[in-house]
Order: sequence, then structure tokens, then C-alpha cells
Amino acid sequence: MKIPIEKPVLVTSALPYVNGECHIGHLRTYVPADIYVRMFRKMGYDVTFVSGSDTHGTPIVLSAEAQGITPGEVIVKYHAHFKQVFKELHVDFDYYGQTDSETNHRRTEDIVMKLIENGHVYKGEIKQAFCTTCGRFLPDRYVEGTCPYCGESARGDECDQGCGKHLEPGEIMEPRCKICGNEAEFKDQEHFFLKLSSFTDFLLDYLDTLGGTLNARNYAKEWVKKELLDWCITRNLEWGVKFPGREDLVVYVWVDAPIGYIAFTEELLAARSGDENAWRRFWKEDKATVVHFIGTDIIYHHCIFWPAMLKGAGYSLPAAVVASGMVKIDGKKFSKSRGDVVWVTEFLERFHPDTLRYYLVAQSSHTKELDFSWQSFAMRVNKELVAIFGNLVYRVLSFASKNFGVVPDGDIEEEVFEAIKKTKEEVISAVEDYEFKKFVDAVMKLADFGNSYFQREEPWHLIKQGDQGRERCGAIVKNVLQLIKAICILLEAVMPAKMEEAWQQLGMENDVHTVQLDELLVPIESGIALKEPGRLFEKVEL
Ligand code: B3M
Ligand code: ZN
Repeated sequence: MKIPIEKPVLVTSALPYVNGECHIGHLRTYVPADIYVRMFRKMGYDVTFVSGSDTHGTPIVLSAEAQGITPGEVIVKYHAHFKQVFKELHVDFDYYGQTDSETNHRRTEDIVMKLIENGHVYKGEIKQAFCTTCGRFLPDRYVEGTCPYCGESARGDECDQGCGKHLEPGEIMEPRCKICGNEAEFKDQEHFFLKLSSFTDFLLDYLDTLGGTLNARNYAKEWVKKELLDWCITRNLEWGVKFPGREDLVVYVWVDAPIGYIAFTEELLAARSGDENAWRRFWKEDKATVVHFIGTDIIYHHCIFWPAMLKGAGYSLPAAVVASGMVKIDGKKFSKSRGDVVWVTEFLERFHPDTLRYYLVAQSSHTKELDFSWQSFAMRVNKELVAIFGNLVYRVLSFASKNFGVVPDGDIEEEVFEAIKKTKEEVISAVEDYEFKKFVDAVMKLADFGNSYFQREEPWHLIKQGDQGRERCGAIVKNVLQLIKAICILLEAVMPAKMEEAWQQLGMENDVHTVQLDELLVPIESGIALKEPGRLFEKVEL
């Protein structure tokens, strides 16, 4: 899907549950989304980037219970934590909100009311898991058991270990209470349902036109073709957004969480422009392109529940869903309890955030699983960032400052322009296809080219060969500086802080973060003073 340049683009990144600390598994969505946003801005698009904390549901309530604090205290604590992590990683949202805001409560009530008015909601009985030992109903993550679709262990509302399907209350087999571990029984309870089944045809058509990555579209289509169960949209919890007219029920967290995308747009645009209705261009009037970045584990929610809700309530529909593969640690699924986890804060105590950003996209293609290991991290940093790119910058800048002190005179050769042009095209098409690995691979190839060009021309001999030699040497240096300039512009999206450093070493005075892609082919100005070169990356010792 080609995104029209004349429309504003809204990019969202899935909302992390703020029930614990950020681990590198989370980042597989946020970092590529940030890279995408930076690249689209360089390509001339008008992009707004929002996300926020998911503050409701059993993930939050269980964490509060375990820590002996209130859900409100849990979200304050981890909301601040996530915000800080994103800041350190230069994931620069225009707005990072949270779903317990007044706007989100209001927007959720409005959408639920519209769904009711439009006849999409009905009252019904469900079999809800109940623990006789604890004497309470067990919504969602309070219950664990076996997935009826694939037979793997599952949580009450999702098959998290197997096929990934969303589970309706009462569907889980062999239910056990998460708190006391005892077998649970099923009891009847009254709840509200969205008639999801009546959206089947709409969803099949919608999914055919949906942009983004194929894994999202195909996975969702398969489930829609099988049969859609109506969706239970209420829960017996104290914490959450109240279901209209019922003090004893809140809406299921997967109702108010994606509505957060709308609420955050409202909050941001109202604060920016003072216009309370500015958000409508994005969500009511179909005047913008909405692109959701998510993980493959929440495709079902974004490609089935969410468009059905929007459609049923009369809102505009997202244009694309981009789903990243999950992260494993040394071949194992993330597990806090088994210790198979890498905490971002600990990572950042030892390594530069840009090396992590680079690794996350360079290690495997976006829709594939990423298997984190310290070996592969060290390899990417040492063999690519240090040996190819870092080496190019350090070697050439040292030579250039020693012999010229400024960007020397000379023309940019056709060969160099061509290499940059080709990389630019490869990068644009990679980014448009959400192929972030292809993007960084193409840029590394350009850095490779820079190294071999410098090596081939042997400027260190030329410099000793009189005025003519010196002149030719200067031209060679200028050409490599042009390549470095181009690489900095492109890699700014991936390593914003490091590229700012390299940009300054090049003596550039404008802001590398806002430079457009057109600048790639603008010859670097002769005569600007080069700064003292320093090594950009340190080797990682295992
Ligand atoms: N908090 C769950 C997750 O990250 C959820 C995402 C909400 S996006 C609207 O798996
Ligand atoms: Zn399953």
C-alpha cells in the first residue's frame, strides 16, 4: 500500500501494560515505529506519533495485588518508568498518554454508547470461571488452563503459549485459579456482548484492503473465515472504565485500550491547536492515514475487534497494521519467573541505546522472530558498527583533519552519486515495506563501498605526490565525506544520538534530525572545518 503524501499520517505504537518494567521484548514494536516515523518525516510526510500506557485490565490488578499496592499506584510507578525508558532510547512520541485519562473514559463511553444505539450490543449469560477457595469470579488472567483450539497452556483470555487466539470467558479448559492454584468451576453470569459475528463480511472485505504486513492480514483472515464468536465486552472488576449504566461492570480492557489511540490524538491535538475537534480529521472524517505498529501476539485484537468497534460506532478505519515478530532470549520464550529476560534499564547501564536500536532492526526482518543473544549483539556491534561504519568515519576523518583540516575541494564523482542514489531508493522501498533490516543492510553496504573506495584510491600515496597528487587526494577525501554525510542522514532514523555525534565531527552546522532525504545528493560544502574525530562505537566484550 502506497501511503499518499498529501494526507497527514498518524502512527501509533501498541500500548504497554504498565504492570512491570520494560524488557527488550517490548522494544521490537517501539523502536521500528520510531524509525518509520523519522524516515517518513525525512521523506516529506506530515507524521504524528502517539502511544501511551495501558492502565486497565487484570494485568494491572494482578500486579497491584502481588505488590500489595493499589492499581492507581501501580500505573503511576510504571507509567513514569516507561516514559523514562522511551526518552533514553530516543523513541520520540509526539504524545505519550495513558488510558485512565478522562478523555479516554469519555471516548470509550461514547463508542460503547454508539455501539449500543446502533444495535450491536446485547445482554447474555456466560459461564465464568469461579474459584470456590477464594470465593470469587476469575476474569482473564486470574484463570489459567488449556487452550481449546491448540491444547497449549493458556490464560483466561488468550492462548499466550500456543496459537495466540483470543479466548472468550468460559472457553478455557481445565481452569485453575491463578491466585491459589486450585481447580476452578464455571458459574453463570450476566454480561454484555458485541455481535462480532455480524461483522464477518465487513471484516473480510476490510482485511483485503488493509495495508501493513502480510502476517497481520493473513492471520486475522484465517480466524474470520473459521467463525467469529460474539465478543464479551464487560468484566466484573472495580478497576477500569465503567460500562454505561452499570456500576458493577467495567468494559473489557481490549475495548478501552485501543480507544486510547483516539483519546491520545484528541489530547495532543487539542493542546497543540486549541481546537477540540482537530482529532476528527484522523478518526471520523477519513482525512488521514492511520498506521498501527503492534506485536504479532495482538493481531487478533487490532485486525478483528478494533475495526469492528470502529465500524459499528461510525468511526474511520485504520489503513495499515504492522506486526513485528516476537523476541526470544537464547531461543527461549520470555519468562520473568525463569529469568529469561533482559531488562532495558540494565542493558542501558552498560551499552549505548543506539546500539540496541540498531541491533533490534539489523538482527532479523521485522515480521520474523528475533532471537536475542549476547553473542549476536556483540557480533552486530563489533563487525558492523565498529568495523564497517565506525572505522570508515574514524579513518577518513582522521586522515582528512590531519591533511586538510577542512572539507577539501573537488567534485563528487558519478560513481559516488550513483551509489548514494541506489541506496536511497533501496532504503525508501524497504521502509515503505516495513523491511527495516533491508534498510540498515543497504546503508551498511554503502559504508562498505566507502571503505573500499578509500582503500582503492590510496589517498595516502597521492598526498605525497606534489600539488596534483594533493588535489586528487582532496577530491577522494571529499567523495568519502559525501558518503559519510549520506550515511549519517539515513542512519539518523536508526541511531539518532550517534549520528548527531558523527554529523558534528563532519563540521555540519544544521540539525541532522530534521534534514530531508533530498540533502543526500547535495554536495558537501568545501571549506567547512572538520571537528576532532573520535571513535563512535566501542567494541563489545563478551
Ligand atoms: N497492552 C497488550 C500487549 O502489549 C496491550 C496492548 C494494547 S494496544 C491497544 O500485549
Ligand atoms: Zn491455542
